[in-house]
Amino acid sequence: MAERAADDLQAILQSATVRKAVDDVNRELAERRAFQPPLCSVFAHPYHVLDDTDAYRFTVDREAERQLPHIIGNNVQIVRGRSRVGKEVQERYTRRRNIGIVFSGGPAPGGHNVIAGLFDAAKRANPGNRLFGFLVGPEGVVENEAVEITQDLVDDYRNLGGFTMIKTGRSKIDSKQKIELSRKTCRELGLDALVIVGGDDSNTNAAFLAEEMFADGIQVIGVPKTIDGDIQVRDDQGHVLCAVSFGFHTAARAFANSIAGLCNDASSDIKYYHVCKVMGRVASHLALEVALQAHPNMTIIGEDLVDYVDEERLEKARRENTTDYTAYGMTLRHLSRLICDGIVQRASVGKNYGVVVIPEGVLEFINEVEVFIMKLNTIIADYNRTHDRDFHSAFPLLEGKLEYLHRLAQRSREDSAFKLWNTRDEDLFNDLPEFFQEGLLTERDSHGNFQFSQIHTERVLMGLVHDYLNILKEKGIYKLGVSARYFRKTLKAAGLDPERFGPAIFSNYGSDEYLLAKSLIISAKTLRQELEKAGLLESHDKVPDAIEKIYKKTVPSFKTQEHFYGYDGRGNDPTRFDCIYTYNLGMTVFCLIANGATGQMAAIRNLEHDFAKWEPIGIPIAPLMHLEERKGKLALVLEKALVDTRSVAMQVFKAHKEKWLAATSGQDHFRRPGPICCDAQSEEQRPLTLELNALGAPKP
Ligand code: FBP
Repeated sequence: MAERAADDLQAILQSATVRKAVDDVNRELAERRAFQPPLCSVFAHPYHVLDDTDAYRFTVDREAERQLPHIIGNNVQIVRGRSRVGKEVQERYTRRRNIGIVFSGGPAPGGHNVIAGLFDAAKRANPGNRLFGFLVGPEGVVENEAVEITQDLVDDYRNLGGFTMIKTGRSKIDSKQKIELSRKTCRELGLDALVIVGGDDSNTNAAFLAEEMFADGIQVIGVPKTIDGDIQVRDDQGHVLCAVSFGFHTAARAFANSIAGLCNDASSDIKYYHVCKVMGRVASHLALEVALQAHPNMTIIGEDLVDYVDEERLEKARRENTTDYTAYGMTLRHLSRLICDGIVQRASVGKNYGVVVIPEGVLEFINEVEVFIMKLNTIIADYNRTHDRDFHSAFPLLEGKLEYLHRLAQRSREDSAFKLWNTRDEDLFNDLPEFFQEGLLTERDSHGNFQFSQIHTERVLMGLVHDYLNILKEKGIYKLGVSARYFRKTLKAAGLDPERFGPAIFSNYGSDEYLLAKSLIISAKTLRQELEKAGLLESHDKVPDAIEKIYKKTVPSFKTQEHFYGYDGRGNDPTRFDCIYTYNLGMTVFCLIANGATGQMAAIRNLEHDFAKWEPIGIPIAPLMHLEERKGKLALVLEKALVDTRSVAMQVFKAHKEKWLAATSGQDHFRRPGPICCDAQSEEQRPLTLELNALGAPKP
């Protein structure tokens, strides 16, 4: 019997249905791998040259001039296609080369296509060209951990998300010793060029390596990667050279699609606020794109909070003849009040549900938190510099860290010159919930960045929202509107006259579609008092069931579900836009290398237009760098592009905020961005922020 069962199972396991069900390769995967991204028109030519142009100018930082003398004079280079070239150019272009490529930082959809584009272009120029992929990020360069990238390997990963092929890491080539080891690696592999696919910090690293390896003749090229969308390059006149980093579109579309699902859920079960934290270490580009794609009810844009002025506080200070500096800039408390305001408005028209999007990096734009982050960054960096141990290994537990901070506060009391951490800082810090304190004291990443993804920002904010809504409830301000139609129907069914009870219970009876209980009615007791006052009830009467039922419907219960959209979207298979963008970026990288460029970042201009108008270019990295505080010291880095609050995309968002809040009777205005696909022409071929901002960009 048992033998028969085993035979049957074997037969089932061998069946075509089971084999298909458990195969790692499904039809979608096969189709993705087979997709051939269209090429920018210049790539139809067999040869490419670089047109150096000084039409784009940048204000150069003195320090960049001093530290990067060999590459600071680089210009923007435009890739031009040629059907035929002279012998010398041809020989230079097709000369056999070894190229190394490394992924650096968080994954971003499209990375594999950068490799594919570079591989195909390199092999097309000379089949003898070899491409090496460094394993697990920059550490792979330092330790010479590399694999040769073959045709089979490339074909396995075409158009696929993740950085799975060679992995990635956040290590940095930031010391003399690591640079020496990297140089040794490049020599051992006989590399002509090293390609660094990364974000602002990694492209900064690319510039320093280009400078260091200039004399060795090893070219270093950067590629703008990050889902955060904060690598954007404009010249001094505002001409757009790199509108968006790759991976941004896919991540935003993936987040927006999931959030659109939550919009459906929220408006179906009408009992939850879905609170969605959306990745983006500092800048709110992803949150803004999600807002435009899915129209959630409320979206916070960090950059929009900076210029906030609390007019009420200012007015109060004016009356008292003082100045209140805390009125400038957003506080956590005030932000929570703005969210409460939206919730209360929606509640008044009977909507006890909704979707709120909070950018991961919002804390960076909150006054008090930013001060804490800066102070703690300096404290940790000072500790690491003056002690033999790292701060986090010395104090692995929160208790120890707090004790250390306490000692600093004590020091500030004894030594008035010591201002880094004073008693007020300590008091304010001790007021924060423990998990938030822990978050603020987490280890910085290898670039010295604060790790916002490790903090439950949404929990901190929603904790304050909960508390304030309770206060508003007690004050009789936070109430759920009841439809006048439902009220009348319910009372009539119970044999009661709605026209008698309505004015006693509601403040807007007879004038609005949604009825709001009077602010004095905040409990069964106060309801009763109002009815008695109106002569509708004697003290010994029971409140009619129908009235009690209606009253209960006016009491909102605020329930939230928290979600984090980050790692899922950043690992998503790329959109058609990102597939094509990255493949062409890879091809651009080869053109830059084959023409001897170094210290340049590959980019494509005119991304908002049809592919026919896309223009591959090289952007000089050094002139884009400026001084920024890192690990408690000033360091030369590539500037992050934050959301420009005056941009067209922001203006469009602001003009629709009220509508999307939908604090009116009737439906919400949610939008369905749809699933991500690479082979079909979808309506949204590119980020909406890209298209909108292009409307306001100066024309070259
Ligand atoms: P990159 O800038 O390296 O592309 O990374 C972006 C990002 O995904 C941020 O959005 C996020 O804050 C961070 O990485 C998360 O880092 P980690 O992978 O270390 O958790």
